[in-house]
Amino acid sequence: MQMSTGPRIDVPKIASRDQIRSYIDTGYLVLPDLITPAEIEELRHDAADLARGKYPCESLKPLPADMHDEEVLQNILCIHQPHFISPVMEKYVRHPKICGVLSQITAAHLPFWDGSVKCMQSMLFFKPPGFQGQAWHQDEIYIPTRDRSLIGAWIAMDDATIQNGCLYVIPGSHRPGYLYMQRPHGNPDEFDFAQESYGFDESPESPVEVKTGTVVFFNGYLLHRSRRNRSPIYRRVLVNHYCNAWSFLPWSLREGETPSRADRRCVVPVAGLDPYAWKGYETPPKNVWLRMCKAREEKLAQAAAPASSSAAAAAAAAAKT
Ligand SMILES: O=C(O)CCC(=O)C(=O)O
Repeated sequence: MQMSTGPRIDVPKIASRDQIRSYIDTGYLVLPDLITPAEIEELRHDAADLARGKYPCESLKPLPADMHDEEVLQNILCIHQPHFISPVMEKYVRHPKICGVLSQITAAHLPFWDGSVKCMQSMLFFKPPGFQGQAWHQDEIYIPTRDRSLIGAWIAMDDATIQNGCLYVIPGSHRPGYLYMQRPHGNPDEFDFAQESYGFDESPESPVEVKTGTVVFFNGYLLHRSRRNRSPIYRRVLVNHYCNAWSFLPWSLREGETPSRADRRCVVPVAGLDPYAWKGYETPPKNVWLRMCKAREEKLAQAAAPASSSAAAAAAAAAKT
C-alpha cells in the first residue's frame, strides 16, 4: 500500500478462540473483571467531574463546588461524546484490554481482517433512579458502517441488574444483517424518546445482568434495549462505539457528501493500522451533548413549579373522589 497508514497500535490479545466464536455466533460477549476497581473509581470520579463542568463547554457549565454529587447527577440520563472534552474518558476509549478484545472480534466475521479498529463515539449513561431506558434498536441504524463491523464496548460502572435497568439482547439477532423498521414506541413510562425497532420475535430476549467492571461487547446489528431504572441506585455505564478501521464511516454526512464516498474522520484509531491516516483527522468540537428523557423533564418541571404541581395533584385527587 502506497498511502500512509499511520503507526501500528499493538494491543494485548486476551480473548480465547471460544470467546471470539461466541461473539460471531451470538452477536455479543460478556467479559467480567476487564476493568479494575481502581479504574472504575477513576471513571466514576471523572463522570461526576464532567457533570460538574470540570471541562467547561457549551453544554456543561461549572457548578458550585458545594453541590452534592447526588444533586449534580440526578438530572442527566446520558452525556454524548465525553471523550471530546475529558482526557480520562479518552483514556478508556483506548483502554488496552478493551482494544485488545476489539482487535480480535470487531470484524472477525470478515476474511483477511487484520484486527484494525477505530472509535467514533462515546456515551456516558448515569441513568438515575426512575429514569427511562432505550427501546429496541440496532446501533447500525444510527451509525452506518459498510461491513457490519459496528461494535459497542459497554463498561459497567455499577452492577447492572434487572431492577436498575440492565441491557437486554436478542442473541443471534445480528446474523441476517437486517435493519428493522422503527416507529414511536408509545410507552413513555418505560423508554426514552428514541423510536423502537419492530417486526421480530421478542421472546428470545435475555437480560444481561453484570457486575461492576464487566465489559459487554455487542454488534451494531444486535437488537437490544434497556428498561426503566426501578431501583434506588444509579446505573452508570460508559459505552464506546468502534468499527473496523478499513471500513469507510458514512456517518454525519456533510452537505454535498454522497454516502458512497463519505468517511467521517472524527475518529480515534485504537488498534492495528488506520489505512486512511493519510486523509488526516477531524478535530472534535470541544463540546458534548446531553440526552434528555421524560423522567428528567418531569423532575425539572416539578422543581420549577412545586406549588402549582402540588395544587394540580391535589385538584386531580379531588376530582377522583
Ligand atoms: O445502556 C443502555 O441503557 C442502552 C445502551 C444502548 O442502547 C447502546 O449503547 O446502544
